[in-house]
Amino acid sequence: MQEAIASFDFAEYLEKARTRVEDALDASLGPEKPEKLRESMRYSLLAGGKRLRPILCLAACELAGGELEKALPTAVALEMIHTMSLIHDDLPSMDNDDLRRGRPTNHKVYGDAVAILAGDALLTRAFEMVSIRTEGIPSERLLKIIGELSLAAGAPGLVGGQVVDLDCEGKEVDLETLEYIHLHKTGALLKACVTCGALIGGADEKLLEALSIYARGIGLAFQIIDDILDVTASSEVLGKTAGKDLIADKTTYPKLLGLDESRRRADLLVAKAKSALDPWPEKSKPLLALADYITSRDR
Ligand code: GRG
Repeated sequence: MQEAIASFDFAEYLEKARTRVEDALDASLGPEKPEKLRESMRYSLLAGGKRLRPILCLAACELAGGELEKALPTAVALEMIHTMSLIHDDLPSMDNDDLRRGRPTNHKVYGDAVAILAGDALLTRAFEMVSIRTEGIPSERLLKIIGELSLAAGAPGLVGGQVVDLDCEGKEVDLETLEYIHLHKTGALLKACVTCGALIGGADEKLLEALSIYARGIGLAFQIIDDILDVTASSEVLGKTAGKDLIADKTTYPKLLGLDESRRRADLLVAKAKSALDPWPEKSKPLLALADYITSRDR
């Protein structure tokens, strides 16, 4: 075991973890009826994506000493919640996006009503995955996980962050508000990923506390990098001025702090996140590498 960790190869780890997650996602949807609901759910759940959330869950389970197999239904549940939030976020009444992961958004293919309902079905299926499709975990722990998922998805998490974000559309917001939005829209679910994975693995309070610090750091860094990529990618494609116009109605870290300071802040946040895991130098290698991946990614 020690040797395997010493020769840790992140690219290999990521590929293996992604394959496991993709297989589990594919198997998670049964013969739902009616067919158009099933198709709409599958369309978004199996549309690719980095699968960062389920992989964080599996890595945290491993760090806590748990078996990956037991964490898979929870990892799938986290990706289902993420996917449903993207489907709803893309709707005309929210961000009104036509494309997601390079394909037409769910409502563009299936219509608004089915897209909303596919999101609802994925959200409820997520709770089914944890409560009745997880084996070998004591029910008190599953109850805690269900609690974490509820907090992350609901008003104290994604939904609350989304409402504040929608309220701020077209307005200049300060750094504090921007941070509030990201801690809720993005950070809450990332925190649930590591907490739930660790709970499956039987983590103690010390590890849960460290993972909570880790998740806050990578959550904010993730969003800063997203904002930086928005500027740099759109500038590359459209030319600098057009790229800035594209995100003109949205306050971003580069707008408030500039590109260099935003990058510096993301690096600092990741360094802080990683140092929270200092007491577990070997077993935390996947999570440390995932934190670096967040700042070095290009999509
Ligand atoms: C959860 C009940 C419930 C409702 C949803 C619409 C909504 C409420 C919230 C919006 C949340 C949202 C869209 C947050 C943005 C999160 C984010 C950073 C998405 C991009 O994540 P990546 O880069 O995407 O991991 P991929 O495509 O790789 O999965």
